[in-house]
Amino acid sequence: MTRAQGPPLATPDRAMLPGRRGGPALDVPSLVARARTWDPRAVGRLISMVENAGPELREVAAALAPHTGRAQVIGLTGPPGVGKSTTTTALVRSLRARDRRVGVLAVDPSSPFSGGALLGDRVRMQAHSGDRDVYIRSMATRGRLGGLAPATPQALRVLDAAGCDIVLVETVGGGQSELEIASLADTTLVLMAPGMGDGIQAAKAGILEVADIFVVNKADREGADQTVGDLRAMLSLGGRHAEPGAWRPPIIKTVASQEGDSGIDEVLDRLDEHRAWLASSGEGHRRRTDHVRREIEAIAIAGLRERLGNVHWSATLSSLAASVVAGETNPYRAADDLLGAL
Ligand SMILES: Nc1nc2c(ncn2[C@@H]2O[C@H](COP(=O)(O)OP(=O)(O)OP(=O)(O)O)[C@@H](O)[C@H]2O)c(=O)[nH]1
Ligand SMILES: [Mg+2]
Repeated sequence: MTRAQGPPLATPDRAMLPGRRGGPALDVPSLVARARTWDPRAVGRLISMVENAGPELREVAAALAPHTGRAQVIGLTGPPGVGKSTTTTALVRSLRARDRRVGVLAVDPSSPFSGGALLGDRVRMQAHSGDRDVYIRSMATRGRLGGLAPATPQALRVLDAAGCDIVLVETVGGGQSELEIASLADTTLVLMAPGMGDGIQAAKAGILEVADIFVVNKADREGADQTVGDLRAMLSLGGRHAEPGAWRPPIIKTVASQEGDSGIDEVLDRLDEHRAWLASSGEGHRRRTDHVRREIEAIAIAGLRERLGNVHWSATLSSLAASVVAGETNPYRAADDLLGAL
């Protein structure tokens, strides 16, 4: 299901981080304190705690809260095979060159990071300069369609509190998380590639609407300019981006897979611009508030479900169901009664 990436940052799957030589386990405040000094084992442990939704979840969330809100969260989405992982790798490289501390959440258990170029790169970087300022982690997806795991916002907060300047979240191609990413990220990158008939398909998937920046990757292939043209034409048709004062999503051509990748630095420049625009327009605050609203709602609904499942409520529910079957009341009235009793 879940795994941490890479030997230097690997996190054993136990509830607590033991002290050296199996000494006393660390409590949540100590783990958070360690994570804030960028101790990768503490970061990994905290992410496991929120992912497992164990008894420490609430304590972890409370301990992280004062230390969050600084990291820029970037979502990468797009059709399968378009180059999201490769582009993430290239972005990490360039971000490190700009001396930013980077976190990567790959919402895709089959992500090729473990054997891919990024890890080799990171190991090299460490060998040369002791660079440990990249943390990579795979998150499990939710269900067959691959929606984002409910723990993803908390995992982001762990990386935020740990001092990441930027966190890249790669979604699994073609899944439900493709659109969900926009309800998590400050800035959403939508990747396309030449010759995928993207324009039309993307419009159907609503992917055009969530894009803050378009990346036409594999620009070394024939048809890249055609894809850029298609996107421009789609954007000119209106929608959210055409409103006054709205951000106009730039379209950037990249080649992510080659040594000395091209276009990646421009993507970073545009990300900086978008971050500045989010701040100056107030949209950044509005987005974050909106995202947290949804998060609270989801937690509340999950809590409600859980309560409905406990013995007491289960009995109430059964007796209400019996009343409906007996024709003494109706399901709407019964639901009101149930909610009222909560
Ligand atoms: N020619 C070319 N190939 C590329 C480029 N970027 C990525 N690729 C190749 O495209 C293939 C898919 O790349 P990935 O990065 O795994 O794509 P992805 O979007 O993460 O794929 P999923 O996670 O499976 O949706 C790989 O073989 C890459 O080497 C590029 O700019 N040009
Ligand atoms: Mg991928």
